Amino acid sequence: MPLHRLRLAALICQQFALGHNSNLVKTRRAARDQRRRQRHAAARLAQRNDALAAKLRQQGYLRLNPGYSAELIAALKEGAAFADQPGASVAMGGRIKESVRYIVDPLGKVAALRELLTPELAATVRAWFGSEFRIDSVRMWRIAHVPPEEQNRYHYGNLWHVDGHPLDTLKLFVQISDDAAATGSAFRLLSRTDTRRAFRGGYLDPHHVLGAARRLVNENAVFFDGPPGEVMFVDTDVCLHRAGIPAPGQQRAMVQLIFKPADEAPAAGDYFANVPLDPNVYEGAIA
Ligand SMILES: O=C(O)CCC(=O)C(=O)O
Repeated sequence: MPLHRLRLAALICQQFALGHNSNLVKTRRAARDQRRRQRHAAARLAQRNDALAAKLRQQGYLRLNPGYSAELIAALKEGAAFADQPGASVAMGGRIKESVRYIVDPLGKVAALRELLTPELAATVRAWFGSEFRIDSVRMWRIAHVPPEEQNRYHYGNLWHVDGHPLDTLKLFVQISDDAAATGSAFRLLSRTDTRRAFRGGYLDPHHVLGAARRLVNENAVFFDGPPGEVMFVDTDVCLHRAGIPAPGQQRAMVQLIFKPADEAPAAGDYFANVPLDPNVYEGAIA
């Protein structure tokens, strides 16, 4: 091969090697910077979620707007229609059966439910438990009006109560009805501190809320009456709470995710992969 061709080939090889090496250096630097950015972002997220979990622990509830898209909210509203579809749902009222209807297997019917657990919400759940977690059940239901003479009787959590779940249970309520405030149907609760006060000051049971406890539920209730897409974590075992009763002809729907602690994250990070059917939702059950 003539000498000038050999030189040219050597030059090309050298440039290729140098270029390759300098790209390699750049790639390594970019990867290191990216890892550093991710570490900082994770630390910031952990700090923020520790603070949110601390607030949730202290208040017993935490109201947030996770920024769900309009499409997601529309899909949830559409999905809620299953609650009035015979065969897709069951009537579970305490005295008036049709006053509340739960969707059977909501995850199987409303795919959009799988989008509710944003990374930020998941991080808050993790921070609250101090461990990994799993979704124990997903619930979707609607409540309806009950006549005034029935309103002091139990139909669907319409009387002030705390839940009897094991204490390692956390619920996320997702608002999907437009007008919870206007129709009187908003879910409401007392903070953890006010619940303690109510128990010391006249709360005997859902049918007997006397003296200071009555004042607390009338004056200090926190209403979950924001727009669709708003969420509220509630430790329903330590906060007195109840459903509002929709005005005549109105209904209010809700989605709920129930969390439990777990030893490890689910395979492929898919928290919805193995959620069992809710054993409490069946024909003949009471909400
Ligand atoms: O607002 C409701 O429908 C009642 C919910 C409730 O009492 C609960 O999930 O424990």
